[in-house]
Amino acid sequence: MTATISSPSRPIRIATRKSQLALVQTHWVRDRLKEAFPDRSFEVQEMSTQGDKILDVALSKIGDKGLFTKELEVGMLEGRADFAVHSLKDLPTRLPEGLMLGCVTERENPADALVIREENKDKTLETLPEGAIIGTSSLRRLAQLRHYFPHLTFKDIRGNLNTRLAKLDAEEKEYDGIILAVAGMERLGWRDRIHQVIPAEISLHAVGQGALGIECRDGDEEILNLLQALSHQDTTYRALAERSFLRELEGGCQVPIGVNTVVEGDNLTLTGMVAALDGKRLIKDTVSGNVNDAEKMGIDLANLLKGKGAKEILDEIFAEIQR
Ligand code: DPM
Repeated sequence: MTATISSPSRPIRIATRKSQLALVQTHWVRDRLKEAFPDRSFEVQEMSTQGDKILDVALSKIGDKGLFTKELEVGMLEGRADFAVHSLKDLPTRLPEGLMLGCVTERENPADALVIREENKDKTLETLPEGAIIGTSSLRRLAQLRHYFPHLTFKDIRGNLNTRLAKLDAEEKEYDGIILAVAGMERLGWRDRIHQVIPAEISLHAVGQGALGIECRDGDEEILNLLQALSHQDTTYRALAERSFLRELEGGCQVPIGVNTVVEGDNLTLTGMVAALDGKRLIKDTVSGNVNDAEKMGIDLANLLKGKGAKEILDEIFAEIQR
């Protein structure tokens, strides 16, 4: 693809979803770029995606092929936008022809958290009563929490973070608690609603969780140069390892696959797991190596888990979801 030659005064157009979280993230990106490039101007273009429109169907049933990204991608390919800001975990591991992952921003806390109804404020996941109802539409959270807390019941919940909190707090009780990403709550200024941060030993986070992924046209040097200002090296290594692990397992974001990564100096450690929906089988392992081998480590770990039964679990889940 040929790079677009344009006058420096041309405004850079940033595509985003319209949810409150998406806007907070996009405005953060725009403000950092304004600081780094005071001579350039930036325009935010708000778009709706399929994921914003279909709110009543379980995420796992819709599939993951760019649910939250497609309309933004079409915008870039048609030249109506220059780059798109996504939660990295919502960005598929295979991008459409002509687009690329331009940069990954510094990761915030990638953990999941329990948010609960006021009346449960002295309870935790361990001490909530038998049958307490936990809202999540993430099969990853469901499978891991079911594995460690078989006394809990899980129920689907959809909608933006604001909608979910409203559902949790509704006068007529539908959920005792819900599981959300720490990063999303913090970005929206709702840190005080985080009741319990779930440790990685219990819930491995989603691939890319807690970081932003910026997608742009493949080889668009002007945009890639700007995005360098936002790129975070350690997070990029971690994202490469996590995303290649997921890609190799052929799992979209809607299957129970979780990860954890640690970078120490030149060393990267990648832990990954695949769980069955009933939470009974849970296959987990860890690999480590040089950061420059991040992608290869993702592939190696995927194959290691496949050899231990992950393939059978994933095939079962795909058959289950398609029903
Ligand atoms: C994806 C999942 C969820 C979002 C599935 C998963 C959570 C869905 C749910 C792929 N995208 O995590 O296993 O629990 O019903 C999403 C959130 C953020 C990005 C909100 C959240 C914010 C945090 C971040 C939705 N995508 O997970 O609480 O930047 O990672």
